[in-house]
Parts: sequence; structure tokens; C-alpha cells
Amino acid sequence: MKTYMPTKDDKFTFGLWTVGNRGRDPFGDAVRPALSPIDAVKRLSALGAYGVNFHDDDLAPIDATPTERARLIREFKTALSDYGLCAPMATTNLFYDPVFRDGAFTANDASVRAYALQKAMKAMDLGVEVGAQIYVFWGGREGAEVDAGKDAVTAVKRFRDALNFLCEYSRDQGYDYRFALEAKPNEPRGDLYFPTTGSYLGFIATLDHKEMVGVNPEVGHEQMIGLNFYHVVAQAIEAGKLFHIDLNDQKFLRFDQDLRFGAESIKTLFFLVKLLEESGYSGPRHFDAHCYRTEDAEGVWDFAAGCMRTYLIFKEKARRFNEDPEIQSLLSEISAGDPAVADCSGPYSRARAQMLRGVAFDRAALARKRLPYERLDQLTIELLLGVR
Ligand code: GLT
Ligand code: MN
Ligand code: MN
Repeated sequence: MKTYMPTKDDKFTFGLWTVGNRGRDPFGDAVRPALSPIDAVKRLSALGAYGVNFHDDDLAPIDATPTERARLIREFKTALSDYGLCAPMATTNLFYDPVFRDGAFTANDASVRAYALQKAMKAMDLGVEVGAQIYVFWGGREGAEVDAGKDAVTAVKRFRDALNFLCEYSRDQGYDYRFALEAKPNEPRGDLYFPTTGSYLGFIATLDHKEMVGVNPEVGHEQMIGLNFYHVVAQAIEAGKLFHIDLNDQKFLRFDQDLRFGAESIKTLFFLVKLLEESGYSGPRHFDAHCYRTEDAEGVWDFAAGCMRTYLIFKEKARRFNEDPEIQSLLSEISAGDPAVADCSGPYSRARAQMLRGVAFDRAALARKRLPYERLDQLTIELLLGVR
């Protein structure tokens, strides 16, 4: 009997801002009390999580005195070691304070851009202090409502300058960071630059230290514009660029909902988990979600446990999918080809091109070949619904 109890080996992580979300939205105030980082560490550890991630300002308020800041960091580090959690990812809050109302690295005001760089450097130092090796950049305010006010080409160049600067800073300090860029199409800005993970994959190739930089795709951010998240992640993995992942869920084409993992998109997220587990991805499985605003402080832990449990159920379903004889036989049938043609495929050579020219294809027979996707999909659904 499977218990689906998470262990540290599952590498489940949560952000302090996720379990600490107080339920504020643009139409209503907080409904839950503040959760201290120490209590977050205690509770997550008890649930079987592996780590906890944070923004600079989640640990110490932006205007904390140096002494206060040092104390908060010290207490957090002690809690991590007392409760056996790590902090594998760190990030900078470059979106909440009014100074960032027109962006951070892409702001029109050069002083704001410089301040954003300074804040990111300090937050990187802080991340290293607690052992983080992945550094996420979510450009929450890097966008515009008024395109007359900011040239979009300039914005891309400014963002590149910032990333190049921070890669050099990381190297110069002897840090071991890998940077993970997180896309989002809009919200809180009318439009955000780099709206999809695909945009970032193109951008990364233009950086000075592209080997240091990958992506942090978030389920909901791609589903806000109707993309297939499984396909998004597959491309990132194939490019060797999946450095981190933000797991949550979302109804399509809406505001960023950050729902509990698996709350909505059962089939897509099943294929996502199957992909993560089979691809050799060894990074954290990070939940960037929060519980419904209707929950009280205890409901947060139902939410957190639910994210991990659903992931583990999908993982078990992936194993069953691979062991299901009927599913596997349909898969072999679908991909079976004419062995005589196999020699003609492979990397280009003149001889191979010549050979391929000479093959007599039976186009009509190929077009008639059975493709039993209906049956395959039905079996997948039955497996997921628990009757198989
Ligand atoms: C913020 C955002 C997330 C990002 C976090 C990292 S902060 O909650 O909604 O998608 O991953 O900056
Ligand atoms: Mn996210
Ligand atoms: Mn989100």
C-alpha cells in the first residue's frame, strides 16, 4: 500500500512567500496571520519537505537595520540546521517596493537600474550565506503599460547588461550560482518583456556566460496564455537549460492563480512529472503556489501536503503507465516503422541522401496506418482516474 509520504530524497521545496502567503489580493486584505520563517521551516520539515527558498525581503524587511538583519539571518540558519532543511534557491524581490514601479533592470531611470543591481548583488551574497546554488530572476515589473514610454529593444539590452553584470559578479566572488530566468506574460505589468520560457531560451544564447544561465518555468505562467507546459519543459530539458522549476496549477487564460499543484490540470501535470522523473532532472521540485484565500492558518498545511502528495501520486502513475502492457503495446505499434527505411535516416551524408532518393514509398499505405490514439488516451485517463 503506497502512502505517498514525501521524504527529503523527493527534493520538494517551498518558498517562504508561498506558505507565508496571507491571502491578499487586489480586492481584499490579508485573511491569515503572518507566518515567521522559523515556523515555516518547522512545519515544512515535519511534512517531509527538503528545502525552503526565499527572497532577500522575505527574510529581513527591506528597511531592517544591519543588526536586525544579521539576527534574522542567524535565526533562519539555525532553524534550517535544527530542522534539517536546506535553502537551495534564492532570489531578489525587485517588484514589491514602489521604487520598482517602472521595472528594475529595465527601468527608465538609471539610478533605479543601479539600485536593482546593488540589491541583487546583496541578495546573492545572502543566498550564498545560507547555501543556495540556484538564483532565480523573475522580472515581475520588467514590462510596460505604455510602449511609447520605453523602447522594447532597449529594454532587452538593459536586461542583458544586468544579467551579464551579475554573472561576472558571481564569478568574481567565486560563487557557484546557476541563474534561472522565470518568464510570465503579464501581471503585474500590462505586458512583461520575455513573456514565455521560449523567449528566455532565445535570450540566454546572447549572454556572455550562457552556460551559467537557464530557465525556471512556472506551470501557471505558461498556462495563463494557453501553452502546453509539458511541451515547454521538454524543450528546456532538451536544451540542457532546466535549472529550476516552479510547480503550481492554473485555469487557462486567467490571472496568475498559483493554485495547489495538480488542482486543475491533471493530464498535463501527469506528463510533466513523468518527464521530470525520467529525464534525469535532479534539481528541486519547487512549489510556487499558495492556498485558497478561504483557508485559515492550518489550511496552509493541507495545501502544502497536497502539492507533494499529488506529485508522488503522479510519479507512481508514471511507473504504472510504463508497466502497463496494453499501453506499451499501443506505443510500440504507433512508433513501429518499416525496417528497410531505417538505414535511410540518420545524419546527412551524400550516400544516405542518394539512398533516400531511391526509396519507393507507399504513400497511400503510410496514410492508412492505424494510429490508435483514442484508445491510448482513454487508457491514460482510466489509469489516472484509478480504474486501471
Ligand atoms: C512571486 C512570483 C513568482 C516568482 C517568485 C520569485 S515571487 O511570488 O509570483 O512567480 O517565482 O521571485
Ligand atoms: Mn514563480
Ligand atoms: Mn505565478
